[in-house]
Amino acid sequence: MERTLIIIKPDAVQRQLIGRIITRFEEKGLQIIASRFMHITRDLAAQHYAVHKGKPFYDSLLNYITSGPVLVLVLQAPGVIAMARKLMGKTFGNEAEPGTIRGDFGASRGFNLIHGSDSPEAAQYEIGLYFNDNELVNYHLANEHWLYGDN
Ligand code: IDP
Ligand code: MG
Repeated sequence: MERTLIIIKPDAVQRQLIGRIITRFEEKGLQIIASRFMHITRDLAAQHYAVHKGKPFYDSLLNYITSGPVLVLVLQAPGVIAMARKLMGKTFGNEAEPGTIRGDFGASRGFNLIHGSDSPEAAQYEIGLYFNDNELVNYHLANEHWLYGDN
């Protein structure tokens, strides 16, 4: 089953949008299998965003993601990586479509509320940064058949 790492970023926590953002994922039928409320250290942020090292926004990105507590989640569902990215919308709220999380809740060109892994490789790497294998909770949703179809 596919998994993705989601981070509800410091601006979303401060703006008290955690519940409304998680609701988007729950309404879609994506399964939460892990979560942690935490402050990301600069070291962990550097590991997480290693692919962006050297880009002009790298330092401000590390400042942003370490600027306050975040809620980290692992979601699971067939095709969850692409679905979560679609629910999130384009990178910044000023361009993201209405109906998406970033499009509905954000107008900033620097703060963007949420992170979601962009590939299976990234998801595996990122989940490993925040969770041990035994913290990924193995359980079935009772309505899984109706959620994910019969194909
Ligand atoms: P994504 O979050 O939509 O996958 P990426 O291009 O992977 O976007 O960028 C990672 C993060 O870096 C973004 O979520 C955002 O916080 C930050 N970022 C990306 N581009 C810029 C920029 O041009 N200015 C400031 N921050 C940026
Ligand atoms: Mg990205």
